[in-house]
Amino acid sequence: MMLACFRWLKLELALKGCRSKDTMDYSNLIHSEFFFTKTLPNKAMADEVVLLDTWASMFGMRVRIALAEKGVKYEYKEENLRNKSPLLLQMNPIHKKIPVLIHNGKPICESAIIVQYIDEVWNDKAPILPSDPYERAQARFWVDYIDKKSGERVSIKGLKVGFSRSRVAAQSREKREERREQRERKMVKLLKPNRAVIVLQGRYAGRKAVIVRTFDEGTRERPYGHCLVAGMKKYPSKVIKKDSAKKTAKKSRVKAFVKLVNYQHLMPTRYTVDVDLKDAVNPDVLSSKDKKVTALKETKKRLEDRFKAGKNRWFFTKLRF
Ligand SMILES: N[C@@H](CCC(=O)N[C@@H](CS)C(=O)NCC(=O)O)C(=O)O
Repeated sequence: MMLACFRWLKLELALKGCRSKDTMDYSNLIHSEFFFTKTLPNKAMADEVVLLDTWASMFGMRVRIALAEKGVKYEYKEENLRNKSPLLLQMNPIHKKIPVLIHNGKPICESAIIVQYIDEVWNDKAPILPSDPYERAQARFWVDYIDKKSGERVSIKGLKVGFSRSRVAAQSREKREERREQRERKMVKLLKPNRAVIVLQGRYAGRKAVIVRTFDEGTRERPYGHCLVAGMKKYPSKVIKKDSAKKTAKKSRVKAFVKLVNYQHLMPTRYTVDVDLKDAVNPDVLSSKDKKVTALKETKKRLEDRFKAGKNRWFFTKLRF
């Protein structure tokens, strides 16, 4: 990609006829410090020139070459295109792209326009465009041609090639991440304490459970949205009027489970279960068997009380699927 970029740039410079193609080693331009330290003082020394750029950008390279030809000293600010700086967004609010030349606080955008600007402002040396109007038109034709070609490379029947591939990949990655975040944000609204959920994965798949605590941002051990649930390992049976007290007690028995579950492995329901387990169940109870057994006993008791009170009937019935 860089080679192609050099070829294009050399072509441009050759076309403008200002120098022989081989008088300059453009590979040095990748290391922009070269220019900060080695450019000669110029009449524009008092000017404040800042370049927002990315080292691998051929558009930025175009501007760097122009500044180098003119011997303009400037401050180089490397941009991270995946996380654009507020300065870039402020200076180029239309395209939000590099390169942007900031001359005495005023932004100039679009590399070809920047090159022309540089040529006009620092006009005392190394003219970039030929003086003859026809030759100038030819040079501009090729600049335009290169710009359009580089654009086409993105659109040729989904062929993601060269420089454009990383851009297309970065864009689709950004979109994917945005969609995932949107999805998770929606899920988070549904997944909150006391919400009845259905477990979708693992040994308790298909079981009903209630959320005790949520961890939207994840934790160090589990760096993804997840929550602590208490669920039904064994559901109570249907109690009828003629059942004796003993039989009712037996039928009302439940077995509980407590588990940390990834948000992706839960299906929220419209039901809530008004059982407060926060004091009895926390992630720490999963660290030792004793603590877990105690937590399970307490969960079982509170769920049974809830069942005996005749509340949350849906929650205490097996899911039919
Ligand atoms: N036509 C613009 C093209 C500049 C351009 O495409 N810049 C790319 C990096 S080489 C960019 O900033 N991309 C960020 C984005 O598309 O969000 C110019 O000549 O300056």
